[in-house]
Amino acid sequence: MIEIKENGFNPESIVQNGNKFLTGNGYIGYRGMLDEFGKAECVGLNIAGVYDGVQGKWRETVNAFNPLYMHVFAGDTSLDVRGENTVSHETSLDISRGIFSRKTTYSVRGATVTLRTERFVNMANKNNICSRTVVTSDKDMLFVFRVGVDTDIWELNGPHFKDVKTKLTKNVIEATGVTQELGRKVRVACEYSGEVTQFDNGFGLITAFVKAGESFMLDRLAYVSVDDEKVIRYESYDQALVEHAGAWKKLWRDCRMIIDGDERGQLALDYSIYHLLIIAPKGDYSIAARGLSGQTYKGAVFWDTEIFMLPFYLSALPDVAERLIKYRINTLPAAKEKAKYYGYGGAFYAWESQDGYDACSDFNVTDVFTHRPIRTYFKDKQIHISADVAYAILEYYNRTADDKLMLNGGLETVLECAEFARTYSYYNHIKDRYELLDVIGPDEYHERVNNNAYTNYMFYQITKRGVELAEKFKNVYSASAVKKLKEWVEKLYLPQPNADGVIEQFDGYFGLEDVSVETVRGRLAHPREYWGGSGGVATATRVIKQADVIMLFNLYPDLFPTDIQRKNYEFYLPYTEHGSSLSHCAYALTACRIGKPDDAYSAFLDSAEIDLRGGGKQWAGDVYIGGTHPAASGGAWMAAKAIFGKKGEWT
Ligand code: IFM
Repeated sequence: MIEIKENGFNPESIVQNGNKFLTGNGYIGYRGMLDEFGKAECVGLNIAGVYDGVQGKWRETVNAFNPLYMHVFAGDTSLDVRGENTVSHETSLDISRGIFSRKTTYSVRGATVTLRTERFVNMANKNNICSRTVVTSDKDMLFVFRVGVDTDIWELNGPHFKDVKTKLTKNVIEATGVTQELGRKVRVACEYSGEVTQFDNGFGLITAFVKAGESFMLDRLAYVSVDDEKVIRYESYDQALVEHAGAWKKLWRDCRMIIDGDERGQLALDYSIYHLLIIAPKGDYSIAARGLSGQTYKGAVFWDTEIFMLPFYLSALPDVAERLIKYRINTLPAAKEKAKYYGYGGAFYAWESQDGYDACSDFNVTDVFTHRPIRTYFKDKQIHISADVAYAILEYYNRTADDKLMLNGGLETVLECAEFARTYSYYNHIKDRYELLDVIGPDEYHERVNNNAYTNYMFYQITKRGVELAEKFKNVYSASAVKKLKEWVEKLYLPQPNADGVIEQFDGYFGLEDVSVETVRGRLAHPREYWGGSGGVATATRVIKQADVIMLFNLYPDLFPTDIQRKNYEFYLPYTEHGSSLSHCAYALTACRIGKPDDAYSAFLDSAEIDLRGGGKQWAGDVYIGGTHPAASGGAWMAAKAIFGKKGEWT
């Protein structure tokens, strides 16, 4: 057993613990909550790939009804962890089997009462969640369990359901609803091992008289389904547990990496892998930036998946990697539509993809002072997303040599991404070169810049390789289009290291105010203020949100000599705020190559422990951005592999 534990109850940690103790199976994510909690505590049962938009608000994945709501009473005393009669409380997550547990002891009119609950989101059955509760008392006690499928749920931009109905049939309580926008039917049912009585308005009671020193066990088997999907039911909790535990055993056998003699590093790495496993898609969808921890970032898919998570799946779970790649190939038509909309050719992938369409709003941040939306240009200008998608396909091909996938849309996608950059570029007659102007690189604090090094190099590399492959797989793309790409890429401008060996992040970056991250932080007038955009504190300075040039080195480690990589690392690190969870791992990876193992290790921990420590920004202006950070988990895995590669082994 590999366990994450917390003793005591701190109301301040409720939301963070929802992330830290998240369980999931790639389809359903269930936040690390206690059964007595409700929407105020951000209980969330997030479903992958089911989107809804309502009343002109942001479209996002839906949180379904909560089948595991339960409030226990001992006699007429409420057993709520927040009550004054709580004596002790502990929460744990066994990450080797994806099992969440709580044990709370209460003092009830002279009796000591213990409530234990464990639950899991079934890794072997995507529709199933199970929970077992055991209550004991050292005096005779009548226990009353108020149970139900809670339909009053936490939503960021809801309400997403209409026609919400609940019913009780035998010992099953069921809630159904229909999403507002697309009319998707969501059904959540919970079967109880005890008899449910006094059913009213979605909730019922189960009662049990327990003799002193004895215990009572209540099992709940819940099923979540969309659009009348058939679910596989279990006879018992134990039967489901056997299947679930078996699936986890196999996963760890395929995925675990051992770090000799480093308990902290091992736990951090196991925890990162755990997070990657609980979000690995079960169907033809991809992974959202906050995994299955909620609706943050609209449940949309970013470059996080291809650049930070894919390497883990490619190495450990190739089927999942293939699914992720196919998601991008299948959404090529939407990317072409987006390019066309902006007046370009080729494929411009969605910055925040929901089924291929861009969920990113024109105003993605809200000002904390005026509460007015701020115009951001992520969706319009973060063109590197298309290079990232192409890069991922090429990586997949390098690893698998899967010609079939390349012939069935893979290579076409790469070339359409290259074609997009070609049509986006500007020919500078004086310098006789093509430039990529008015873009945003990975560092989002500097919007609408020219010739972002990461972007230019990425498009250069994917185009070169795409053209090479087009010559191998004839007839995938028109010969004249390939010829155009070939000529274009030879003249694409690639910023070179300056006399100090540093590559300028974008044209004019060196001319920005040379101040430290701390100085810029000191200028904040509000802790949640957005650092970027037109008036952000970082905008006119060299302070960057996240690894940018440094990230390029990780994707193409042989592009520049180690000495150049070191000089850039030393130059950019002091200016990096690490305001994105994608940043630490990028520095860890470069640190490995330039012989800074201590830096690499500490950046690895910063990445791997982010959700254990509760790190990462919670707000961008007035917009909530909390949740888990799977890109950091993927980055931590890459860093661990680079740092401990020689010692590591698969078990
Ligand atoms: O994709 C990232 C981006 O690089 C920084 N802002 C958050 C996004 C989602 O993680």
